[in-house]
Amino acid sequence: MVDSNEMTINLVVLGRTQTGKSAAGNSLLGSSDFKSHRSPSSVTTCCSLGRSCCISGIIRRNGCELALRVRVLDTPSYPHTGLSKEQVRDTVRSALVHHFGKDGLHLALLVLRADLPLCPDERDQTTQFIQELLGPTWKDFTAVLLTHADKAEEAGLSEEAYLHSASSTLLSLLSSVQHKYIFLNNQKSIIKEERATVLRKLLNFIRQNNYQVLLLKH
Ligand SMILES: Nc1nc2c(ncn2[C@@H]2O[C@H](COP(=O)(O)OP(=O)(O)OP(=O)(O)O)[C@@H](O)[C@H]2O)c(=O)[nH]1
Ligand SMILES: [Mg+2]
Repeated sequence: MVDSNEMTINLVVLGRTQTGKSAAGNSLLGSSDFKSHRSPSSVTTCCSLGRSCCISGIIRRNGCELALRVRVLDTPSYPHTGLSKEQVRDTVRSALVHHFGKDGLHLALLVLRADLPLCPDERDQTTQFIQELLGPTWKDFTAVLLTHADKAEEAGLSEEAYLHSASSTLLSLLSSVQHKYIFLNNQKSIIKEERATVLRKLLNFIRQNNYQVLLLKH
Protein backbone atom coordinates (compact mmCIF):
# COMPACT_ATOMS: atom_id res chain seq x y z
CA MET A 1 0.00 0.00 0.00
CA VAL A 2 1.52 3.32 -1.03
CA ASP A 3 0.15 6.77 -0.34
CA SER A 4 1.97 10.05 -0.85
CA ASN A 5 4.66 9.63 1.77
CA GLU A 6 4.20 6.24 3.37
CA MET A 7 4.42 2.60 2.38
CA THR A 8 3.30 -0.45 4.34
CA ILE A 9 4.55 -3.96 3.64
CA ASN A 10 2.61 -6.99 4.83
CA LEU A 11 4.60 -10.10 5.72
CA VAL A 12 3.85 -13.49 7.24
CA VAL A 13 6.37 -15.93 8.76
CA LEU A 14 5.74 -19.62 8.05
CA GLY A 15 7.69 -22.79 8.72
CA ARG A 16 8.52 -25.67 11.00
CA THR A 17 8.61 -25.40 14.76
CA GLN A 18 11.54 -23.80 16.60
CA THR A 19 13.10 -22.46 13.42
CA GLY A 20 13.04 -18.86 14.68
CA LYS A 21 9.83 -17.53 13.09
CA SER A 22 8.82 -15.40 16.07
CA ALA A 23 12.40 -14.23 16.62
CA ALA A 24 12.61 -13.25 12.94
CA GLY A 25 9.32 -11.34 13.28
CA ASN A 26 10.79 -9.47 16.24
CA SER A 27 13.98 -8.71 14.30
CA LEU A 28 12.00 -7.29 11.39
CA LEU A 29 9.78 -5.20 13.64
CA GLY A 30 12.61 -4.08 15.91
CA SER A 31 10.54 -5.25 18.87
CA SER A 32 9.96 -8.14 21.23
CA ASP A 33 6.23 -8.41 20.52
CA PHE A 34 6.28 -12.14 19.78
CA LYS A 35 7.01 -14.78 22.39
CA SER A 36 10.19 -16.58 21.35
CA HIS A 37 12.21 -19.10 23.29
CA ARG A 38 13.77 -22.54 23.07
CA SER A 39 11.21 -25.18 24.03
CA PRO A 40 10.54 -28.91 23.67
CA SER A 41 7.00 -28.04 22.52
CA SER A 42 5.85 -25.47 19.98
CA VAL A 43 5.73 -22.02 21.57
CA THR A 44 3.42 -20.10 19.23
CA THR A 45 -0.12 -21.49 19.18
CA CYS A 46 -2.09 -18.65 17.61
CA CYS A 47 -1.49 -15.95 15.05
CA SER A 48 -0.68 -12.42 16.06
CA LEU A 49 0.05 -9.28 14.11
CA GLY A 50 2.95 -7.01 14.98
CA ARG A 51 3.42 -3.52 13.58
CA SER A 52 6.63 -1.53 13.36
CA CYS A 53 6.79 2.17 13.93
CA CYS A 54 7.55 4.43 10.96
CA ILE A 55 11.02 3.61 9.60
CA SER A 56 12.89 6.26 7.67
CA GLY A 57 15.94 6.04 5.41
CA ILE A 58 14.94 2.81 3.69
CA ILE A 59 12.89 3.70 0.64
CA ARG A 60 12.58 6.64 -1.75
CA ARG A 61 10.08 7.23 -4.50
CA ASN A 62 10.43 9.94 -7.17
CA GLY A 63 13.28 11.46 -5.20
CA CYS A 64 11.21 11.73 -2.02
CA GLU A 65 11.74 9.71 1.09
CA LEU A 66 8.89 7.41 2.10
CA ALA A 67 8.27 6.29 5.64
CA LEU A 68 8.12 2.51 5.77
CA ARG A 69 5.82 0.56 8.02
CA VAL A 70 6.21 -3.18 8.42
CA ARG A 71 3.45 -5.52 9.50
CA VAL A 72 4.38 -9.11 10.39
CA LEU A 73 1.94 -11.93 11.09
CA ASP A 74 3.47 -14.50 13.43
CA THR A 75 2.00 -17.99 13.05
CA PRO A 76 1.99 -21.41 14.70
CA SER A 77 4.28 -23.87 12.98
CA TYR A 78 3.38 -26.76 10.74
CA PRO A 79 4.01 -29.50 11.89
CA HIS A 80 3.05 -28.41 15.43
CA THR A 81 3.39 -30.33 18.70
CA GLY A 82 -0.18 -29.60 19.83
CA LEU A 83 -2.20 -28.68 16.73
CA SER A 84 -3.28 -30.72 13.73
CA LYS A 85 -2.48 -29.64 10.20
CA GLU A 86 -6.11 -28.56 9.68
CA GLN A 87 -6.07 -26.47 12.88
CA VAL A 88 -2.88 -24.65 11.86
CA ARG A 89 -4.09 -24.15 8.28
CA ASP A 90 -7.49 -22.79 9.36
CA THR A 91 -5.98 -20.48 11.99
CA VAL A 92 -3.39 -19.07 9.60
CA ARG A 93 -5.83 -18.72 6.73
CA SER A 94 -8.36 -16.83 8.87
CA ALA A 95 -5.65 -14.53 10.23
CA LEU A 96 -4.32 -13.81 6.73
CA VAL A 97 -7.81 -12.87 5.55
CA HIS A 98 -8.52 -10.89 8.69
CA HIS A 99 -5.31 -8.83 8.68
CA PHE A 100 -4.33 -8.70 5.01
CA GLY A 101 -7.66 -9.39 3.27
CA LYS A 102 -8.08 -5.76 2.26
CA ASP A 103 -4.51 -4.68 1.40
CA GLY A 104 -3.07 -8.07 0.38
CA LEU A 105 0.10 -9.91 1.32
CA HIS A 106 3.46 -8.78 -0.10
CA LEU A 107 5.63 -11.71 0.99
CA ALA A 108 5.47 -14.95 2.92
CA LEU A 109 8.79 -15.68 4.64
CA LEU A 110 9.52 -19.39 4.73
CA VAL A 111 11.76 -19.72 7.79
CA LEU A 112 14.45 -22.43 7.74
CA ARG A 113 17.41 -22.98 10.04
CA ALA A 114 20.70 -22.36 8.26
CA ASP A 115 22.49 -24.67 10.71
CA LEU A 116 20.38 -27.76 9.91
CA PRO A 117 20.19 -29.71 6.66
CA LEU A 118 16.94 -29.62 4.71
CA CYS A 119 15.69 -33.07 3.68
CA PRO A 120 13.32 -33.65 0.75
CA ASP A 121 10.37 -34.79 2.92
CA GLU A 122 10.54 -31.66 5.06
CA ARG A 123 10.76 -29.46 2.00
CA ASP A 124 7.76 -31.16 0.41
CA GLN A 125 5.68 -30.95 3.58
CA THR A 126 6.45 -27.27 4.07
CA THR A 127 6.04 -26.15 0.48
CA GLN A 128 2.82 -28.10 0.08
CA PHE A 129 1.47 -26.37 3.17
CA ILE A 130 2.41 -22.93 1.84
CA GLN A 131 0.80 -23.78 -1.48
CA GLU A 132 -2.41 -24.77 0.30
CA LEU A 133 -2.40 -21.40 2.07
CA LEU A 134 -1.31 -19.09 -0.74
CA GLY A 135 -2.46 -20.89 -3.86
CA PRO A 136 -0.74 -21.65 -7.18
CA THR A 137 1.28 -18.40 -7.37
CA TRP A 138 2.93 -19.04 -3.97
CA LYS A 139 6.47 -19.01 -5.39
CA ASP A 140 6.11 -15.39 -6.55
CA PHE A 141 5.11 -14.39 -3.04
CA THR A 142 7.58 -16.48 -1.02
CA ALA A 143 11.12 -15.72 0.14
CA VAL A 144 13.31 -17.99 2.29
CA LEU A 145 14.65 -16.65 5.58
CA LEU A 146 17.69 -18.64 6.75
CA THR A 147 17.88 -18.07 10.50
CA HIS A 148 20.74 -19.16 12.78
CA ALA A 149 23.19 -17.59 10.34
CA ASP A 150 25.42 -17.04 13.40
CA LYS A 151 25.75 -20.81 13.83
CA ALA A 152 26.64 -21.33 10.19
CA GLU A 153 29.26 -18.60 10.62
CA GLU A 154 30.58 -20.25 13.80
CA ALA A 155 31.04 -23.41 11.75
CA GLY A 156 33.31 -21.37 9.51
CA LEU A 157 30.86 -21.05 6.64
CA SER A 158 30.52 -17.77 4.79
CA GLU A 159 27.23 -17.35 2.90
CA GLU A 160 28.98 -18.38 -0.29
CA ALA A 161 30.59 -21.46 1.28
CA TYR A 162 27.29 -22.35 2.92
CA LEU A 163 25.45 -22.35 -0.41
CA HIS A 164 28.30 -24.30 -1.96
CA SER A 165 27.87 -27.11 0.56
CA ALA A 166 24.06 -26.88 0.87
CA SER A 167 21.85 -29.86 -0.02
CA SER A 168 20.42 -30.05 -3.51
CA THR A 169 17.02 -29.94 -1.79
CA LEU A 170 17.71 -26.47 -0.38
CA LEU A 171 19.30 -25.25 -3.62
CA SER A 172 16.34 -26.37 -5.71
CA LEU A 173 13.95 -24.70 -3.26
CA LEU A 174 15.91 -21.42 -3.48
CA SER A 175 15.88 -21.68 -7.23
CA SER A 176 12.12 -22.31 -7.30
CA VAL A 177 11.52 -19.03 -5.42
CA GLN A 178 13.81 -17.16 -7.85
CA HIS A 179 16.69 -17.02 -5.34
CA LYS A 180 14.81 -14.80 -2.94
CA TYR A 181 16.61 -15.66 0.30
CA ILE A 182 18.12 -13.80 3.22
CA PHE A 183 20.47 -14.97 5.98
CA LEU A 184 19.46 -13.73 9.40
CA ASN A 185 21.00 -13.85 12.85
CA ASN A 186 18.31 -13.47 15.51
CA GLN A 187 20.68 -14.41 18.31
CA LYS A 188 21.60 -10.90 19.29
CA SER A 189 19.10 -8.15 19.05
CA ILE A 190 19.35 -6.73 15.56
CA ILE A 191 20.91 -3.31 15.20
CA LYS A 192 19.31 -0.54 13.16
CA GLU A 193 21.72 -0.86 10.21
CA GLU A 194 21.28 -4.64 9.97
CA ARG A 195 17.53 -4.30 10.04
CA ALA A 196 17.72 -1.65 7.31
CA THR A 197 19.78 -4.05 5.16
CA VAL A 198 17.26 -6.88 5.61
CA LEU A 199 14.30 -4.57 4.90
CA ARG A 200 15.99 -3.25 1.74
CA LYS A 201 16.44 -6.83 0.52
CA LEU A 202 12.78 -7.60 1.21
CA LEU A 203 11.73 -4.44 -0.62
CA ASN A 204 13.84 -5.53 -3.59
CA PHE A 205 11.99 -8.85 -3.70
CA ILE A 206 8.67 -6.98 -3.57
CA ARG A 207 9.85 -4.64 -6.35
CA GLN A 208 10.95 -7.64 -8.47
CA ASN A 209 7.37 -8.87 -8.15
CA ASN A 210 6.13 -5.45 -9.38
CA TYR A 211 4.71 -4.57 -5.96
CA GLN A 212 1.97 -7.12 -6.53
CA VAL A 213 0.03 -8.29 -3.51
CA LEU A 214 -1.63 -11.62 -2.98
CA LEU A 215 -5.30 -11.13 -2.27
CA LEU A 216 -6.57 -13.70 0.18
CA LYS A 217 -10.09 -14.99 0.30
CA HIS A 218 -11.81 -17.41 2.65
N1 LIG B 1 21.53 -18.73 17.62
C1 LIG B 1 20.37 -18.38 17.13
N2 LIG B 1 19.24 -18.68 17.80
C2 LIG B 1 18.07 -18.32 17.25
C3 LIG B 1 17.97 -17.66 16.00
N3 LIG B 1 16.67 -17.46 15.71
C4 LIG B 1 15.97 -17.98 16.73
N4 LIG B 1 16.81 -18.50 17.66
C5 LIG B 1 16.43 -19.14 18.92
O1 LIG B 1 15.65 -20.28 18.65
C6 LIG B 1 14.66 -20.46 19.65
C7 LIG B 1 13.30 -20.61 19.01
O2 LIG B 1 12.97 -19.39 18.40
P1 LIG B 1 11.44 -18.98 18.14
O3 LIG B 1 11.45 -17.62 17.57
O4 LIG B 1 10.62 -19.19 19.38
O5 LIG B 1 11.06 -20.07 17.04
P2 LIG B 1 9.62 -20.34 16.40
O6 LIG B 1 9.85 -20.86 15.05
O7 LIG B 1 8.75 -19.14 16.54
O8 LIG B 1 9.13 -21.53 17.36
P3 LIG B 1 7.63 -22.08 17.63
O9 LIG B 1 6.74 -20.91 17.90
O10 LIG B 1 7.84 -22.96 18.85
O11 LIG B 1 7.24 -22.87 16.43
C8 LIG B 1 14.78 -19.26 20.58
O12 LIG B 1 15.53 -19.62 21.73
C9 LIG B 1 15.53 -18.23 19.75
O13 LIG B 1 16.31 -17.33 20.52
C10 LIG B 1 19.19 -17.34 15.33
O14 LIG B 1 19.21 -16.74 14.22
N5 LIG B 1 20.35 -17.72 15.92
MG1 LIG C 1 6.92 -18.89 17.42
